[in-house]
Amino acid sequence: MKEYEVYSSLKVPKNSKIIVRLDGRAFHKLSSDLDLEKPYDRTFYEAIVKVCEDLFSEFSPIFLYAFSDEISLLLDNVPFDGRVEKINSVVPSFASASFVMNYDVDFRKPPSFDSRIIPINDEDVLKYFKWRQDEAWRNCVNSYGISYLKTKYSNNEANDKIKGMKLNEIHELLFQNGINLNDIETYKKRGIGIYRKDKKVEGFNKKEKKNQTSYRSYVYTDWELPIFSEDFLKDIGAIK
Ligand SMILES: Nc1nc2c(ncn2[C@@H]2O[C@H](COP(=O)(O)OP(=O)(O)OP(=O)(O)O)[C@@H](O)[C@H]2O)c(=O)[nH]1
Ligand SMILES: [Mg+2]
Repeated sequence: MKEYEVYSSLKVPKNSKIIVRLDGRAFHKLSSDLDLEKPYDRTFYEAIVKVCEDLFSEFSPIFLYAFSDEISLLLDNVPFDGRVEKINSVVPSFASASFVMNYDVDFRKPPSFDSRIIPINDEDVLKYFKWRQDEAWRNCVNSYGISYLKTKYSNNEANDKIKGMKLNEIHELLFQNGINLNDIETYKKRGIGIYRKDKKVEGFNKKEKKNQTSYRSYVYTDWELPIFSEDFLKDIGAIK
């Protein structure tokens, strides 16, 4: 019967880094079921960050980036020998289980994440993460915009109004009404990243009888990400 498992030999290209991107399924419904705060719900974000930290320790990506209900993992050590079915089933189910374990709410139904794989070379890694970070910013402006408009208009009117507005027009409207997006928390505008950092450790080398500096790496969750640049991705070792 093995021959019926027609997708089981599908593998990602050898020697290629990959990005695995997860996205919460129907989280719009989940957010209304759980009555999440709009535009940003801190406890939801904290639960998503716990999921990200679990994913980081399980799959050791070089870099993990998240905003809203989506999580991207950049991997160079591709798990499961690169088998697409394994990656696209185990990673999102691990995330769903972690989400339930780390989020103390009464779910109406089991939450799930979808998953896709993007083989990627170093030249495109910056492009990819800039693309997702731009989306985080668009999402931020739109979320604040719609929340503000709903305080002035009916839901339908607010939705119609925002559809006809450019990003800078929403930004300006908010500013005119006392909401300055420059002042809101960085993670709302730029998302959250996880990567390894080096910690300086001073010690005494008994054999050589002298002080010695060494570096130990640790996992760092960055709520204050910069706008992505080549330098930043080089610094964290995401690209050469
Ligand atoms: N209230 C609230 N909702 C949030 C928050 N973060 C994410 N969401 C919800 O999550 C949704 C994520 O967008 P999408 O992934 O495009 O929508 P989805 O409903 O998950 O649909 P699919 O991913 O296509 O299954 C947003 O539309 C919001 O409704 C938050 O902090 N507060
Ligand atoms: Mg979603």
